[in-house]
Amino acid sequence: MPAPKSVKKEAAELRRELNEHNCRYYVLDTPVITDQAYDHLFRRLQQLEQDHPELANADSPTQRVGSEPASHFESVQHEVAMLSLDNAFDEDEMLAFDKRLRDKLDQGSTLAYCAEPKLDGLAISLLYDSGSLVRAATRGDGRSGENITANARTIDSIPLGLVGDDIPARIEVRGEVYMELEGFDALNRSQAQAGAKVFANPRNAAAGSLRLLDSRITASRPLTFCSYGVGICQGVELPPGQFEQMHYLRGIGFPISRNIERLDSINDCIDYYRRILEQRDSLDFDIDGVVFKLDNIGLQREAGFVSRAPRWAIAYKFPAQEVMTRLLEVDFQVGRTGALTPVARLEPVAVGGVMVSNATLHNMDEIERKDIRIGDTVIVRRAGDVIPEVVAPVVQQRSGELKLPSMPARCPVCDSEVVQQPGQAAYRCVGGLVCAAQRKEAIKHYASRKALDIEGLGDKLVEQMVERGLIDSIDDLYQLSLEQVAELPRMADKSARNLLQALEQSKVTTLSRFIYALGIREVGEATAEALAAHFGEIDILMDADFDSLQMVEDVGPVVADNIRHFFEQSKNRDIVNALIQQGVSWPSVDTVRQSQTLAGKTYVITGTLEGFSRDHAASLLKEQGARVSASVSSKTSAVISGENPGSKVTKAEALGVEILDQAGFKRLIGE
Ligand code: JCF
Repeated sequence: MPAPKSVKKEAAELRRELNEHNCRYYVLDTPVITDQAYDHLFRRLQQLEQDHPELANADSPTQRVGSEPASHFESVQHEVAMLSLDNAFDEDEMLAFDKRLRDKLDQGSTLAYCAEPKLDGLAISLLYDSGSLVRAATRGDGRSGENITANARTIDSIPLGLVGDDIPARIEVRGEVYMELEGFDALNRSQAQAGAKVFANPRNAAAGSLRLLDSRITASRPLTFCSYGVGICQGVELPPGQFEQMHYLRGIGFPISRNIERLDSINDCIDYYRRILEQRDSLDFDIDGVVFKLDNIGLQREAGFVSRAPRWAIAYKFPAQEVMTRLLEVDFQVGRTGALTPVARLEPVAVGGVMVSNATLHNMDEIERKDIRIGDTVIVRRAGDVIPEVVAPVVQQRSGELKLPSMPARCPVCDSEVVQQPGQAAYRCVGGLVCAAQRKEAIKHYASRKALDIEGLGDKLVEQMVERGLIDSIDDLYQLSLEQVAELPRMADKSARNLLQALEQSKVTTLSRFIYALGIREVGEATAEALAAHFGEIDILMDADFDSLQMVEDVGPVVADNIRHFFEQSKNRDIVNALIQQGVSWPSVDTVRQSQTLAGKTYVITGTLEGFSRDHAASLLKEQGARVSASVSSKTSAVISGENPGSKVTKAEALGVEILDQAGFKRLIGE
């Protein structure tokens, strides 16, 4: 039975609404309905399409799950060539670029540019007819690429239908498909677990995911899209500036860079480059430079092209995040729980502007899988604020017989036996507290920010204290005298006093922090919180049996066993009791429950707060029931703004979200 007109109309209206909410969520960052309400609309559309299969159409938001695999990709001719960008590597090259343009265009002393970070992904072209996505293609060689429409439809941030009243009859939008670092890490973890190929970097992962013949797999990959320009456009008059054109795109449903700016001169461009470079390590995705475009589109036309690149644009590149160097040696580091991790000792090399001489090799399985040998030339990658890692050997550059690293039979620190747990990749030193490395790591963990947050007690200091025999375990920390601390190398009297004061202050904590600080294997922050909420008292937790431990959310047999095993050791029970004896204390969990005055609120913290680390401030809010989020939306209760706040404040202002300063924050937490 053909669908009645009313059903057709309802389906069309649902698609329009869903596209609009998608835009509000992915492009404007200001959702106006809850996830549940969205799901409700979505399921209603799914139902209609299921009841009336002739209603189902390819640009319906229900089709983002992918479809039957294709046998190959069709070739696509680009109507307007997709150009690449010329590069600049230093300020002089930037100044020369500007001068060339000014000479050619005869535009006096300054030219205005539109600037955005250069995403490290791959360029694609999206074609819309009457507001519907009809074709997506890779850049290919710039003249022709591959038709990847089925795959593009699975990417949530690519609009399937455009929004608003100003939709062009036909428009081709270009942009970059990339993978955020968090999604990349998760993907690689699940690839490794499935015994599948892991990707060397997010760019390769994005490229591989976009070029899968089975779009259902693409649908499961965390891909993101961001627009950077317009190819053809018919039926509307675009604004005359690059910056305004990008905002026009945003208005009809395309995500654009959060960091896009219009700049008045090349000097402002150089300043912009420095600002973005400074933010590079804290971004959620890889960027490899900054793109500058002449803002005036009329002048862009006048400037024209040279071979494959426009004269009116340039990519000012950042220092490479992946470089080659030699692997000199593989050492083994002993962690808090005795796990031995292989560490690469490298010929020092600059990666992303930072000198690197050590990198992680993760574990022995990974070394074997990648076939990394001592003496190899290797690719080293450093992204975000994570530890540098060895990505792969450069096998072509290998000469002669090179040795595979091997796990030592005895601990390099304490000479105890090294064993491999059955069924696990990890090797462990059985030395426990005999092993100085494990003692050091346990104390560093106890002092760390998310644990008891002992300011001034850094890694180096802990190492010195353990090596000199001043402390053996965490409870010894509170026995330290001023004289003992002040005698340590490079320790001024004032810093010694400060450290003792910080130790004293650390005694006032929460049960969940305390549990986390004990460093029980696989008990992270979230588990510690769940344990604290469930048991309420440390004594009850210490005596909990295997079954009652498993009553706690997210605690399975492995974690329950770890906790049981930890508290079965009389040495560990003694340490807990000694800590309490020495004054470590926390409010009773009932009191905490009563003071959940911020329940249901969401806060975003930006900038530096005097006297509070970001983590500390967040945990104070969480203790009162609030949620702490990384990004501002209309649902944010308030943005807490310290010194040198970021763009989050601007965004909060735009959304009319309350902004609290340092004093406001203190009032909020009741200080
Ligand atoms: O983010 C990028 N990778 C990116 C690539 C940004 C741009 O504005 C681009 C680009 C490639 C070509 N613009 C052109 C013209």
